[in-house]
Amino acid sequence: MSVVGFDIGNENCVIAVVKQRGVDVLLNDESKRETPAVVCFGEKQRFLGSAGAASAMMNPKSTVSQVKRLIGRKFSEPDVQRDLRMLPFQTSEAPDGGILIHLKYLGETHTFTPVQVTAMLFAHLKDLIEKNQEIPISDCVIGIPSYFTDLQRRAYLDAATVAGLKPLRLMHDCTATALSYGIYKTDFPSSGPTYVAFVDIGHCDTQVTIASFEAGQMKILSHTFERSLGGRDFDEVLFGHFAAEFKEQYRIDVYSNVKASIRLRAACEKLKKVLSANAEAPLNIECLMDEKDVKGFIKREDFETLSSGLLERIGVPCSKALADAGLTAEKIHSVELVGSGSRIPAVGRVLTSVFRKEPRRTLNASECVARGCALQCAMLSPVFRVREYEVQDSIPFSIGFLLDEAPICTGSNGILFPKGQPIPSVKVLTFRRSSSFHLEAFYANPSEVPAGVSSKISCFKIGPFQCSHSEKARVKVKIQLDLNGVVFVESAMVIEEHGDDSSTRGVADSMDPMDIDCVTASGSSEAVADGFQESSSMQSKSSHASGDGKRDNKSTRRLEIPVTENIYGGMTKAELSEAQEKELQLGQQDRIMEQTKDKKNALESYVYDMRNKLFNTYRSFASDEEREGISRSLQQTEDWLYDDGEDETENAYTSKLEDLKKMVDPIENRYKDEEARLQATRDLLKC
Ligand code: ATP
Ligand code: K
Ligand code: MG
Repeated sequence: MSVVGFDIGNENCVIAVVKQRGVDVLLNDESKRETPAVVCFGEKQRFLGSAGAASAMMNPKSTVSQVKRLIGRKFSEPDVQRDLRMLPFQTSEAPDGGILIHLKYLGETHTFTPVQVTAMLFAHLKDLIEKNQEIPISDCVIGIPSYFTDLQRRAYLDAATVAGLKPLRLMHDCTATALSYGIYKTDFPSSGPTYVAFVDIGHCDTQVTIASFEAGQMKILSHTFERSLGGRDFDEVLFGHFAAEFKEQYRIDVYSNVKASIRLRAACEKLKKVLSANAEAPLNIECLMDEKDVKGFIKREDFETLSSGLLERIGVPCSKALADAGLTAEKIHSVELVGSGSRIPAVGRVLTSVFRKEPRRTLNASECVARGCALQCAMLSPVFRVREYEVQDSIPFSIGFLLDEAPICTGSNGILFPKGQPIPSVKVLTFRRSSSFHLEAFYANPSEVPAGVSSKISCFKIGPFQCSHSEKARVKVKIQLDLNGVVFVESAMVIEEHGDDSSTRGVADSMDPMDIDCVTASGSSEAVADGFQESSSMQSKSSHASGDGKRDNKSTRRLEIPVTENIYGGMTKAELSEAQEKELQLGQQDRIMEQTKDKKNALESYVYDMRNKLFNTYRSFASDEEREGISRSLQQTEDWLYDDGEDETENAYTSKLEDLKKMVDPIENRYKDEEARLQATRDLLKC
């Protein structure tokens, strides 16, 4: 069984696999360590990853990229609208407010959701691993940005499931990076925690995390982010600059031409990379549009001036991460810079001014997320034994709950899971109710979530349940903020007590509807899994006058009651299995096309190979008549391959090959018999 970590970035995906001697990054079918996050729908099959990126230019409208920007989001979000304007494929608003992608495939229009497209990427990566390892895989850990909402987290889990994977956890990108940094390090001072800042600048986003390290453990102190600030924004600055320049100089408007835009954008990205290593760089594109060749040139300082606004914005989440962690820059031991977008030299200067020290690049900038995820997967999987290492992550959003539309107030600040709450965590609430009721999860502080995110998360109906007497029942509800950072009602039960003191109950009843008994627990997944955690040392209990001391004389019965969940914008079970079915079909179609290509190639090479052998190796084993007959058939097959047989079914190629073999086999056998006879003679002579 393989243990795998995935980094599905906006531009690049990385696969890390745990081996006995450490973590390896897997090469894709182009022998690259990074696989483009691209799905292209060809005429007869999909092209995924590198193959997708290779066919993107020929087929821009049927090529889906940057799906990380779209998954689990609303079509109407301004941010989404801005992204969609830059993406060449067609989209529309789904009935639930989500996004639908429309494209031509197999001669008709198909519609896919971002979850389905993400699933295609997962399936491709899974395929790459299975081809490489020659064993099926399912267990994995997947990197996600810390700013992902509950719905986006669920969407990633759904996509992985559609692809046939079993995610053991979603892990915040920077937490994975911090794990790959901390687990091998043994030189942390014992005098106290070491604070490290991780800054990840990718294609579309910037994430900052401050972690505290001690021997054998690591704790996340803060996660901050800028969801729309990454390498692509720097490309866009160059794009805007040259689009304006070319309009003036060549009288062409690249904005009006999809292909020209794509080509100029790609050229600007290249230019940006050249500027990371050189003080100046030229830009040349032949026949950009209207049959005009264009030429440009830029100095690194001018690029930095153009992007000064972006550079300034990188400092914002950095300062905020310090503030949220309650630390000053002096307290930070080191700043680790990762993500390929961070290779722009000016980024280092911004970080130096915020953290008062130069950032370091001790980690592999493009692989650390996948490597950390693979390590976490090994830690969670029973297959591997990893050294004891505690990872304590937290969630960057406050999540509150409503009871029948009124906020439930618990804890010191009144929020059930405040920002910085460790994941996983469990809260047990006790309610006195006479009939079914609703609990609703919501983001308690809109300023913490990215702009445009709806505060409504999900709704849970608790019940129906039977009340044995006329009194209200005591209902215990267990709410989980799980290892993935997803919140849900895990279970609910009616607690029936017999021989209860009725006067005590009277007191409790009068506190309704806010009579809430809350127990908190957090820690590793194993610890949380075993029950209500009432004996946990990490619990904090705000008890009520509901007769705690009298439980001894009572007989208690617990009756599980149904919980019905409604995830706003989420997939139903039926939709999930429909998507799985569809992905299987699409995969099947790709495989058929791949096999067809293989069979066609096999037939082609057989023709060349036999023609050659017929007049050389096999010459003396065939009569003139046989040779002529076979030769004619080989020629006919070759002609067919270039004509009617150019685009045939797998069966057509196989049966042609069979026909040829029937003619050639007798001759081949004669040759083999003779070879065997000669070999036997040689052996005989040797002894
Ligand atoms: P995200 O983390 O935003 O989802 P990702 O993980 O796919 O995206 P990365 O692979 O970390 O992103 O970074 C891709 C970005 O890095 C691209 O914008 C690319 O242009 C940029 N990049 C790569 N090499 C360089 C370089 N030498 N100089 C500047 N930028 C670079
Ligand atoms: K990546
Ligand atoms: Mg990334």
